[in-house]
Amino acid sequence: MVKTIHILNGPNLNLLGKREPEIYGHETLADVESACAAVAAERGHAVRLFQSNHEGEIVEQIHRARDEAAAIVINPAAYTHTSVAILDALNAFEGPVIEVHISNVHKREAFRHHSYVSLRADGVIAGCGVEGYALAIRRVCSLIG
Ligand code: DHK
Repeated sequence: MVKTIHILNGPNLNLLGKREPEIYGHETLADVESACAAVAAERGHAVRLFQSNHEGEIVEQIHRARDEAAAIVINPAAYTHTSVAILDALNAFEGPVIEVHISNVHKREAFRHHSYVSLRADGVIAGCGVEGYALAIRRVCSLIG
């Protein structure tokens, strides 16, 4: 049975490829989506990518994932470090959750070292560039079978 994995992205990631490329690289979210779709397809699964600059929209997308997704890969971007609402929404999701950061947040400013989402995530990938998303898809495919 084909299962769908939701790939959720927080604020400013719509600018991926253009925004601070020395930190976030030159690839776009469309590139991320096609790389992730290829990895998921190897295991017979599908992906759906979502991005929003608004915290409440991300919360609502996580609610939709309760019915639509077998797993979530999430880069909450700046909300990683601030959002109890996103943590609470993820706590209401039953499948595997992998947290992704393109940059190595632990090499950066101290305010990026804490993640609310890590309290829920089954795994965390940071500092692997946009390749981290495909690594996360590989992991959730192992978890969902
Ligand atoms: C992306 C962001 O936009 C930042 O706010 C986070 C994260 C790090 C990333 O590395 O993907 O602090």
